[in-house]
Amino acid sequence: MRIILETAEKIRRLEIQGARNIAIATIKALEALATQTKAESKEELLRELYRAREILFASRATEPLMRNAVRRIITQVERSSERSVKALAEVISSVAKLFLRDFDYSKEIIAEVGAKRIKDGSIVFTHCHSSTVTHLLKKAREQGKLFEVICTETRPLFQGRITARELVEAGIKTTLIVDAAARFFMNNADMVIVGADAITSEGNVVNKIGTSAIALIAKEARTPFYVAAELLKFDPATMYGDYEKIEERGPEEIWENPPEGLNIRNPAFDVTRRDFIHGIICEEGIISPHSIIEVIHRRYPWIFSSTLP
Ligand code: RUB
Repeated sequence: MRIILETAEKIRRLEIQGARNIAIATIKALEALATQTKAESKEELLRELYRAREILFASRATEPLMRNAVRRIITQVERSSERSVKALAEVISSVAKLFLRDFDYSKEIIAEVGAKRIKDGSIVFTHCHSSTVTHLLKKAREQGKLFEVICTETRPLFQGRITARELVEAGIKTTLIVDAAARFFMNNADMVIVGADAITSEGNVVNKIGTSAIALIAKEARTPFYVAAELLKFDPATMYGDYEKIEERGPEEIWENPPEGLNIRNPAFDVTRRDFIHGIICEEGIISPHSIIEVIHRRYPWIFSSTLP
């Protein structure tokens, strides 16, 4: 269980950040747990997996991609006719490999499709650090396109600096701005592309705090606002009435030594309504947020049957 505890701690501390990286780390941790386990029966192994699920789910609240992957892996073990722990470890390993392969596939398609929307000479606005978005931008650059990126620093933890560094290293002209300057620079931008942590059944998107304000500003400036995200970020629980839980982080991230009595709030994410989203760039192409349920039903029907707990 040590690998699970260590991974969860890295995720909690944002040493591993971004929905995709979190899901990948989680899947690898489960695979490692299955090979290292001392469990002697299927029941014992399942008990360990349930405990791992609890620990991983608690590491960050707004991560359905991670939850979908963990649930899928556990369901496959529960349903397997295998009884030996060794054979079940192989089941986990093969589901894990499929997931990782699908993630890579989705990332490539999203980059291919999204890069087509980036025109020479254009300015792309982004927020926070999304590995999906940076991959897309790098792909467009590899294709020889010359464009610029404006990225926000992303308070309080400055993930925008990760984006800025990656893009500069990829030879993309990049300008870093404070979050509050988003409106000041929006008129210069030709499009916004952000990532997502969660997609709800209504086609709304949950992403880093500040995303919904950027979407609002983009709408006012008539700048197309795209979300680049794989469909597995869909949270099936939202279909059955739950709201996506928004993670609230500690006040020390905002101010280490605040005056006594001061109230500090630090939500990590916010919800951007579908009416503000031009399109979701995903492994099925560019889709309207309105069609999300239909597309997910077609591509990942299993997602609806594994919503517990
Ligand atoms: C990261 C964030 C990213 C999404 C998508 O927030 O909001 O836009 O997770 O990332 P945090 P990816 O830094 O708090 O995890 O495209 O890599 O899945």
